[in-house]
Amino acid sequence: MNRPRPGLPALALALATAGGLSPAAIADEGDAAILDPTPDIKVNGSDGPLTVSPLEPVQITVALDPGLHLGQPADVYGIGELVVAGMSVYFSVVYPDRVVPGERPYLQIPLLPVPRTEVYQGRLPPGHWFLHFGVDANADGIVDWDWFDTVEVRVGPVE
Ligand SMILES: [Ca+2]
Repeated sequence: MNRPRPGLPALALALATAGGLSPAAIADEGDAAILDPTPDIKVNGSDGPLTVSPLEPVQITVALDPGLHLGQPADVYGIGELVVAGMSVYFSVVYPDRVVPGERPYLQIPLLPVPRTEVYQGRLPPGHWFLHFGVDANADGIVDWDWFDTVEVRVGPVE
């Protein structure tokens, strides 16, 4: 008569058992997904890795879900990492549209939801690139790499 009805906890437990995950692991993943900002960058709609011709224009888009950090002042950055002979050289986009050597924020803004937005359309210099889009838990003008997403792009024939 008064048997407990299976609800979401039972479903979660069933899924956890089936997937080999503990319910705690599922809870942790869920919490992290809700709490943390999730920046996203795509090149030609792809999370990468991808290879393009130096002659072929690419489209770079970004999006941001601020999670529970909505409104928090933050450094926002778009950084290209060029790998040459195993060493990384960094180039940063600085507001409004300058590119400078090193790791620099684009600007400081309160974290807000950003729908997928095109930030670049054009050719990329030849090389082995990692393109990063990220936000920090602070707005101190220093890139801390708190939360970021990356697309690996090889432009042209690169060894
Ligand atoms: Ca920072």
